Amino acid sequence: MSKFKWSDLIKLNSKEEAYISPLAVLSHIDANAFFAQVEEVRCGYTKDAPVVCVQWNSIIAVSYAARKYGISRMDTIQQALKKSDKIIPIHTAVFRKGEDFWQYHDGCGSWMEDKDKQLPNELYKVSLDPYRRESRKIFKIFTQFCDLAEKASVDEVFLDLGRLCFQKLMFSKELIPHQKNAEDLERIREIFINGQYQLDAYLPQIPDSLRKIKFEGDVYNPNAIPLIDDWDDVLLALGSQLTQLIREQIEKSLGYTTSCGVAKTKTVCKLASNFKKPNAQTVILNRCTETFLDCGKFEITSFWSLGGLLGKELIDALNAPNSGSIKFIREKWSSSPNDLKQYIEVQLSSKDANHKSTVIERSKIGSLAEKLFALVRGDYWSPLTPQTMVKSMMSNKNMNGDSCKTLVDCISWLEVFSGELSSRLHELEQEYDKTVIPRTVTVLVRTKSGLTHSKSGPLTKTGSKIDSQCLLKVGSKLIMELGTKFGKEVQYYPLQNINMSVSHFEVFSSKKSIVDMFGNQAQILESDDPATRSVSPAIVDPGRQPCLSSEVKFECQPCRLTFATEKHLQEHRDYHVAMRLSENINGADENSQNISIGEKRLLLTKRTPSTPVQSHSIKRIKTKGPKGIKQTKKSKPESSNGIMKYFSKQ
Ligand code: DCP
Ligand code: CA
Repeated sequence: MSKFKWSDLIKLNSKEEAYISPLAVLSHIDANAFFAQVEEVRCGYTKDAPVVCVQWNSIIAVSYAARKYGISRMDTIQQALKKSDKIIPIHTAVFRKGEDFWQYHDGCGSWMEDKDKQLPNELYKVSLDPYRRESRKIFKIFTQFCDLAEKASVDEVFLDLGRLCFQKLMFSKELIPHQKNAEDLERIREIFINGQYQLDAYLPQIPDSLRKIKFEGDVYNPNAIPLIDDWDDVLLALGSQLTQLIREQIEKSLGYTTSCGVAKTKTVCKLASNFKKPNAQTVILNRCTETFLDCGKFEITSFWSLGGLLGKELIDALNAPNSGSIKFIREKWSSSPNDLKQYIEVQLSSKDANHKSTVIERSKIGSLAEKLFALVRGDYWSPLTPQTMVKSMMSNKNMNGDSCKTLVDCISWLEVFSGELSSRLHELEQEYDKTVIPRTVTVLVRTKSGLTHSKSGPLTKTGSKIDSQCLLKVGSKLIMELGTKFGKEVQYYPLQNINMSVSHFEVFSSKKSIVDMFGNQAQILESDDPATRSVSPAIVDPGRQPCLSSEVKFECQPCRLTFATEKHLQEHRDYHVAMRLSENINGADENSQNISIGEKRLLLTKRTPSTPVQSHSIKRIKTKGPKGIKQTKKSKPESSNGIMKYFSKQ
């Protein structure tokens, strides 16, 4: 008989309960040297190319090929180049002051001798957009496979494989690859399908045929125990097959290698994915969990939530050794979390008596002790949290020297922020398939003297798309107001920092029609007439009943139509509003009667769209380091002069 019950198995089918089942199968997948891989793939290098991703002088990601030269994130790019001149530094994409789009300048960076190729911090702002985009592509693959995924960071995810493993176990035609399922397995499936089981009853022993099931990746098994003993092992094996598939799909379609941990809890998965890198997966059997935690690589400070001061204080309070702390705590407090709680309480009260301050909250010692008791056994269950939409976004720039010493400088940087925020908003919309309109814009400045001032204002745009110009318009007004109010302070300019944020998102369904937005004041026709079918949706002017009599009283200024009654004129005006909304969605042209001269100037001046451009080459070719400036943007939009003109007219 198995040590697991039918209920443990059935729980895997519930997104809410699977993680607390002793048969849970979770995984943590982490992209290797993520930013460096994004650059390697973008520039067409192979995995052997020692690419490092650079931001100003700092190295922010080191490919595994570059790690062989002893290079780490702690090195500056100049120090790294001294360790090896073979490394290939690639700077992140950047916005240029006064431009609302980012681009790559391959072959440029602080390490270049040529001054013109150094990307000075005063003129540029780093864009992490390319990494966020790639992150979203990876995450999409996870969510295509798996019904419960938690994005843990830009390049990490937790997956709950419960449903997939259960379905594979109960319904897959070939549970053991290339082998028809054996009768012993089919008998167990029949019990399940016919409902001939009690939830509280123990599962039967695993059928012999399942003892041959293969794990994908490396099973941590230092004592060479038999890999398959009970249902938990079978399910973890199935989980390892699934994560292998998912990871292969990521590599095949996007070119990125990942490391993965498969285990029953999130904390063990996370430690396991970090265990072997790059391009590996480590499976931790339930029977090997404690051995794994005691392998010498981990202390209680390795657990995600105990990484900082809290973990150190716990080691101190529990008189645990700095090395072997997990085993020590597990063995010393072997029966219940209560003993652990009492011990911590006694220790802390002596600290209190000596007026020593600690970060451990006195009211939370009970829950902390329970958590620690479970963590050191690899038994700490925590649920996966599916992604929720962000509530605000910020674009920020720490200023160097004189890079922001006038209002014009401020507006040039706001142009950058507006470009970044509008493209991030559009990406958010694509991700959720929604229209997102932020209602508040905030601008914050830190002055030369270190004081911060901020101002918020409403974004009253009614259209369906936020573009950089409408954010810039609000942001510029706010920065001018801040300048008027505080600019006379002796130590205002040069500013040390400016940032702009958008918040209070209104979220609409993307499939909004004019009727949704405008009630029934506009009628929408699905016209059969080819002449009107080209404009979709067609809007009929309900008030358009031109007045034929001589007593004309009501005239619409923009289109010079006259109406007999005020009601008809009002209906006609409603039609203009509907058309404006439509044009906001579908685009207006120069002849539009629905937008003002100012709006025409703003919307219809020949500005290239501010969509960031990047090289899409992911061809695997061996190339040397990028030489010279590689402009990936095809055409250059106007700089901030355009918007300054607009503001001087307001
Ligand atoms: N990152 C950063 N600055 C840091 C840490 C990380 O800019 N101090 C960015 C660059 C990394 C990415 O986040 O590529 C993911 O961080 P990881 O800690 O996962 O590190 P890597 O993916 O680079 O390496 P590893 O293979 O060890 O996971
Ligand atoms: Ca990583």
